[in-house]
Amino acid sequence: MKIENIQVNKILDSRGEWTIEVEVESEGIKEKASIPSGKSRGSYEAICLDYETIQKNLPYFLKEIENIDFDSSQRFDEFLIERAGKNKEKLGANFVLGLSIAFARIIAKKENLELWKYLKKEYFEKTNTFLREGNKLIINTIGGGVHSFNNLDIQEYWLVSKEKFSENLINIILNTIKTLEEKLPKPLGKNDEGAFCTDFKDNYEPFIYLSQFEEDFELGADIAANQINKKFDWNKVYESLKKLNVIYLEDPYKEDEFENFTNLRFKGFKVIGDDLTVTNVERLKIAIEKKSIDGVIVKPNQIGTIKETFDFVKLAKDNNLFTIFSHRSGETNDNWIIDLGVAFDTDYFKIGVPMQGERVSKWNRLMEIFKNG
Ligand code: 2PG
Ligand code: MG
Repeated sequence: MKIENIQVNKILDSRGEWTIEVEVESEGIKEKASIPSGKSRGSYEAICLDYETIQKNLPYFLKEIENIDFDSSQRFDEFLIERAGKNKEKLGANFVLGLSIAFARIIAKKENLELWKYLKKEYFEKTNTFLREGNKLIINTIGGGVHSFNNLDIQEYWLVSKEKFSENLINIILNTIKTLEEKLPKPLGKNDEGAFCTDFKDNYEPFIYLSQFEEDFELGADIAANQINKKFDWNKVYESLKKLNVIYLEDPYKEDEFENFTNLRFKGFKVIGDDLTVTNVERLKIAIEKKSIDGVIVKPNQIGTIKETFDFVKLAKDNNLFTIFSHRSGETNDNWIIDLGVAFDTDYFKIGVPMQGERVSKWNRLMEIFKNG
């Protein structure tokens, strides 16, 4: 399939900041994809470019692809990977991901398939996973750090569902959030991702509130240590979190501290890489070699194409790591993250709370796929 036209639009994200939407046209079919952005970014994430630069580059890029026939989303992605530069600095990871997803949507439409079904066929031809297995959910209930405006240093306080996704689980989550809202100190605001946000006595107190829900959930946190500049005695912090029965820890140390991640695993935590691994196969190889993690966050916009996202997931799965497909703090109403996560059989989704538009769009898409297949 040849690409006849590409349009890049400037749109707003959920934080009221500018981002882009990419529209691709091929064989008379037009499809779009819009791109979220993170605030607590790892420095190894692929490079994004601003709208103006992308617009300036667009005519040259269009000329280059004018007569190329791409027969699958993988082939197109391979071209993009080659053309975009090592860190996507030539085209911008945001533009590249918009192209990658919009083109996959075009082929899916042509084949009369849902995006997730097309991707599953394209990448996981012979496996038959999601609808039998299902995905668990990680709910960021209380927030701090750079997503918030309170006194908490830890970025996310999680409830991790013991059950797999179902309408019943959504009801449990809705009731849990309501009960939590009634009990938390007031005044109570909401942060970038819709997590509750207020001042607490210390960084540990939110877990006291969350512990009442342990029948249905396990406890976890995204420490987002890369963003914390205060000096902490981290051994003490993790001893205290252990006593509070916290099990999952994302980015408990800064992005190059592989050995510290490893040590924490031996203390019984389930350790997750985000800024550490940035959806990048090379970073993941180091983490695997050093036995630093039990699971990985998967954010396609950290790397730039569906193909590279798949390669990352495959390497993680081949090494028995669990995967968490994740939104970004600055989101759009697009919900392709769900199609990708379902297609690649993710163990967890981290998509915020089900009561804030740009997050709700993901919950509803998951429900739609769950119901209709
Ligand atoms: C994270 C994310 C998403 P951001 O750190 O995991 O919750 O935040 O998108 O700001 O990087
Ligand atoms: Mg994180």
